[in-house]
Amino acid sequence: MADEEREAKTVIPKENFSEWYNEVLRRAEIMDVRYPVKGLYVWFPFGLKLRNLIYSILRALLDEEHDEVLFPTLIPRTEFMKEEKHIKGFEDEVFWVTKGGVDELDVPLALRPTSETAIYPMFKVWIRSHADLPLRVYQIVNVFRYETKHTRPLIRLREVTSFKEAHTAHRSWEEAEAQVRKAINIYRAFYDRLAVPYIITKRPDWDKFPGAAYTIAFDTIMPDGRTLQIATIHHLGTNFAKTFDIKYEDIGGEYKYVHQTCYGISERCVAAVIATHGDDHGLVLPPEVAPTQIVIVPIIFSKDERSAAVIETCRSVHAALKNSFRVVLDEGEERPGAKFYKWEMRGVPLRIEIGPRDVSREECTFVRRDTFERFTVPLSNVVSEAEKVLKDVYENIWRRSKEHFASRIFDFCGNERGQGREDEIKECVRRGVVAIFMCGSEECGVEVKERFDADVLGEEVTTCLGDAGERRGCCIICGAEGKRTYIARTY
Ligand code: P5A
Repeated sequence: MADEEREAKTVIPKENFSEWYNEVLRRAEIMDVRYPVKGLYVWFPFGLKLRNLIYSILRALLDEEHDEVLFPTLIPRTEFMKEEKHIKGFEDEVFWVTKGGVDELDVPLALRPTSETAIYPMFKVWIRSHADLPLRVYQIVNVFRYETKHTRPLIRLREVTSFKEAHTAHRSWEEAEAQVRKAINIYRAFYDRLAVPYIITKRPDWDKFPGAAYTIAFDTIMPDGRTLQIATIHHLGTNFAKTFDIKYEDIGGEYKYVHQTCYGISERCVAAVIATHGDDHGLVLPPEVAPTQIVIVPIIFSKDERSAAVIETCRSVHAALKNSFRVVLDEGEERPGAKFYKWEMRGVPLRIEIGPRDVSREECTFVRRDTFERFTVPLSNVVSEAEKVLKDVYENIWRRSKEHFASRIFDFCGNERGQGREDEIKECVRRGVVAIFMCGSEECGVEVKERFDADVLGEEVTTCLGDAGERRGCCIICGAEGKRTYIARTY
């Protein structure tokens, strides 16, 4: 047995998530971590295909009501430094370009960590009257953040290679708020299609986006129980409009500041898909984003006449499927077993095996990646059966991931409050997310960190499981009026 096959055959226990994650990224050929700059990684062709399929879902959702734009990567220091709170939030994270060749630049240029300060000076020029509003644009670009915490592929990057950021401007606070709700629905639809569960919260005031009036965030739970923030939506009020002097003339001829929102998702969405569905054998992918949806593996061990018939049947099945699916016929030299491991690692939702006996019976064998269930299908029904199976794989992994998610949320919002149950809460924080009542003050947030070793995600907006129970009660720390709030260890 070749070394490669031996490696492919050894399972990777997902219990040890960190190791599992790195191994799967390498073996499934998602990302190469050997690039010699900290926090920067290389997409392998397979990983890039997965990434592009995931993005195309979001792009289509955004295209319904946004126009795509493309702004420069560099932002002059003069613009970047205008919004005080924004700078404060980002100053430690910016990479600066200070030289052109051997000359010092007159105005240093920031490598965008996000694009508010690139886009809004142009909004000032573009927006004249109420007829120009709402203005809704998005771009998919790379952004750079000098992250000092432990960097990790797809999760904490110094170059986010495809930041999907949307920016909108409106006539009033309420219209901007309606846009926040729309953005929540867009992101819900996106993560529903990826079968990635989420909690949506309003971040506490002390943890909102620098320059925002408030921040709404999506978090998912990783296999080690820590949460990963996978999307944020910010109501910016008139903060940036005042800084960048973005005004419109209303119907009465009066000039008013616009109200803005922005929202974004990074490649953490790819990390979430990998981490949510994968198992000890590698990736498990929702069919909609699987670069290969179906693999056909001929079961032949010698080159006799019967194998010629097998190959011929495989080719005709391939021809029948290829108009409807991303399908590969693996005619490689490896043994069938080696092929199974390879395609299982890459999360192909459906494998079709065809051997001499299948040919004589005019059938083939289907094997599902999510359950490893095997069953025979008449050759004449391959296309319709494949369609059914792929639909069912999606439904099954979505149900499974939601069940798992529900089992990781621990509710301490009952009548007894959380008092006197601190040890229990601490234990639950190690396993997932805990719901408690909190007043929302920063002091109580600090106390929560101290007592439970958990960060405050924020007060509940909703979850993929629907709204949870009681929404109001006494703050677990100070006893003042509190709201249903989630706490967790975070990435
Ligand atoms: C919204 C889009 C913004 O930057 N400006 C335009 C707003 N928000 S944010 O919360 O700072 O970032 C949006 C999402 O990007 C992810 N993210 C990262 N992913 C990988 N590596 C990083 N270093 C990184 N920093 C932020 C988070 O999911 C965040 O919610």
